[in-house]
Amino acid sequence: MTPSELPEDFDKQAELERDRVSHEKSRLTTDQGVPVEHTDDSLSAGDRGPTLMEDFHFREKLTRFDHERIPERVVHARGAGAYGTFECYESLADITCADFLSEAGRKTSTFVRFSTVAGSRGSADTPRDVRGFATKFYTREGNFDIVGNNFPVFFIQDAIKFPDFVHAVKPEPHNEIPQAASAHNTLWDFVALQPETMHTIMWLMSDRALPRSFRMMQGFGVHTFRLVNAQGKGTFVKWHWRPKLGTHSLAWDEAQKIAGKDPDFNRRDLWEAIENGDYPEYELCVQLVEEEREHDFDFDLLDATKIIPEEEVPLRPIGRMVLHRNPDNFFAETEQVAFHTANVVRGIDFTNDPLLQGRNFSYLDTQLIRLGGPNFAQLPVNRPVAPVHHHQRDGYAQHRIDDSPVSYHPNTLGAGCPALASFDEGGYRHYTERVDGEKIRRRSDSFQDHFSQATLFWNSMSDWERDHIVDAFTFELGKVDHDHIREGVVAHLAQIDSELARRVATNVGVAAPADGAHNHGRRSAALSQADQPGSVATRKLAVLVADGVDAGSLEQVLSPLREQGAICELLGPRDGTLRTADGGELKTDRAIDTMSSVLYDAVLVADGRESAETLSSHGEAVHYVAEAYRHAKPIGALGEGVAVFERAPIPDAASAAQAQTLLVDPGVVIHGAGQDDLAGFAGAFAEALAAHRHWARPLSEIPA
Ligand code: HDE
Repeated sequence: MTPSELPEDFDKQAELERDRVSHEKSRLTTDQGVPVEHTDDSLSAGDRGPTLMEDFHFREKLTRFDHERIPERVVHARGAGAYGTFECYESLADITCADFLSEAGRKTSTFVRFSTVAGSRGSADTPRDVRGFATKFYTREGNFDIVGNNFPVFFIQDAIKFPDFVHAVKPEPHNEIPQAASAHNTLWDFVALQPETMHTIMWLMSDRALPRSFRMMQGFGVHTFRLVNAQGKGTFVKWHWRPKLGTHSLAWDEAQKIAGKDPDFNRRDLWEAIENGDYPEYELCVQLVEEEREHDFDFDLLDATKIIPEEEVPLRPIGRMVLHRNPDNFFAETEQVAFHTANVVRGIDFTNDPLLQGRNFSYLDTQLIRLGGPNFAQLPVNRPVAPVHHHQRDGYAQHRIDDSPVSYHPNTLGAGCPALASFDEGGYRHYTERVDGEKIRRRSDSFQDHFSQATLFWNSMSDWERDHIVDAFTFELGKVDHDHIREGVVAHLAQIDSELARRVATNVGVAAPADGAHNHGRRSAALSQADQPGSVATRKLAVLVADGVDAGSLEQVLSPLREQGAICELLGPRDGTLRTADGGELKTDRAIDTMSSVLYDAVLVADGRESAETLSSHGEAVHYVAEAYRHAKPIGALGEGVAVFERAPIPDAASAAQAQTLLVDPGVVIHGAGQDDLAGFAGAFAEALAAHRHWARPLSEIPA
């Protein structure tokens, strides 16, 4: 079968069916298919005697168990994956001959793996870290991978420095501390000596490093790639994924607490959203630069520490991806998926970015050790839907039974097959690029400006985003034991912005450096998270209730929120059924103590005198409100429920309760005694919820 013979709607899910194994109504067998009668005792010589070698079932069971683990990824070990479908908006045939971008409505199956970078496979989801966003497109002309991150830039410019950088950020080798954290001596020692890291370090110190959800973060291909059309003309391209729900983050204090309360926070969020039918959606956009404009920028397009500001080259949406299926087996699919920057299809090619060139070596190399040999592309999750025919043979775990004596090219004995495909028949043809120069080990002069775009990032932040960046530097450098390292980093900051340097220097107790470079004053609005699209859909709301709750008013508020897609969970002092104020019953979803405010986007306290009294004297319930307030989340109180706000204490809650007002400050919604407008409350609360967080609150002044 050739690619063009594949059915139009060829789908990876259909192709995977032959490998899915259901154990429904099955009997236990050995690996050889021999039914097993007894699996709870090993075969022994007498009741209390030694175990016998001939117990093949025992030996097989233990041996298989002993070999269950494979090496985790050296970076990006911790991840979560999902299947999806990409749909192209319009033909891009004028700029690329890639088949999956060739017509409006063309659908392509995908698998995405999101990840953290530094932590090991069992580490928590929410450290301050970059997130991986790797997508495999199972196109009809072979697999294409965008192996991207949620930052558009990287820490280093040349792949040869990757082992140094990763060794510096990973747990320190003598004691393997700290797990999944950048706040330690070796990372900052490296940073202080390598100014090229500073632009990406600014991103790392920003809220981008704390995504609320994989569904709410952007993805970037980082490098400049190349699109090539049928005439062989190239166009530079940068890949961008934009989440439909907007780009939203956690508070740092919250992220740290979640790491203990629910280390699987992001993984669970993705899983549950897909199980609930709230399918994550991302738009694929491109920035296109004609080859003639390569040198029109004040940075080098081949330098992966630089963005192309959207003001200079706008984003063009070219399609959307919906993730609609969770894997059936984490190991088989999410752990064994193998991405590779060099997995490209016709119409997509590389540039000479030295980081990308190095990656094109590294990914295949790492899969060989991680997946135990050269046949990993045959694993179901990695297998292309396009037909595969070649003369590669043998190796560990060869699944294919190639039935021909011919395993070489050229041949007559196999009638010349597999035959070469000309370009017109779909063959991949590399872009023709003239390259000449001396053989040297030297960084290009065009890669030497390490600060201008770090300044651009800083200038583009809102006040609260700047506060968070200063707090992050303060925290991270505060964990560094050597003043010369703190000073080195602060000296770099002075090259970015002198106010930033001064604020951090004061907080970490080193002398503020003399003013560095002049701040160029340029901004790029797209870099800030201040005006992100927001929605109530899939937001998680903790509703605090106890015996005596006013179920009627609560229902009037929750039902419009649920209609807009909010997930409202009723949390009581204990699991089970509560007595309502009118003598009815109300079932809770969870107990307050089982969950935590940090696992929700907002907290609402229900009405009812008895319920409010119980909750006001329930320390954890009061803490929910106080902590949600500290994390800039929307909080709401209905009627008597405001008593819990007063205990927290939420500023001005008491007076607001008496007044006709709904809002105390943005995101604090109170249904005061003098009001009967529950619909108005629900509307105001929905608005507060859709806004995600109310970061203007003076977080650092709030105890909790
Ligand atoms: Fe990776 N990277 N990387 N990386 N990377 C790996 O490949 C590497 C870089 C990224 O979910 C490894 O299969 C080098 C940039 C993601 O399975 C390894 C360099 C970007 C993932 C590797 C980089 C990434 C990886 C480890 C510097 C964003 C996880 C396991 C030149 C554009 C993919 C593996 C998944 C994984 C090498 C830099 C993204 C060792 C040498 C820049 C999302 O091959």
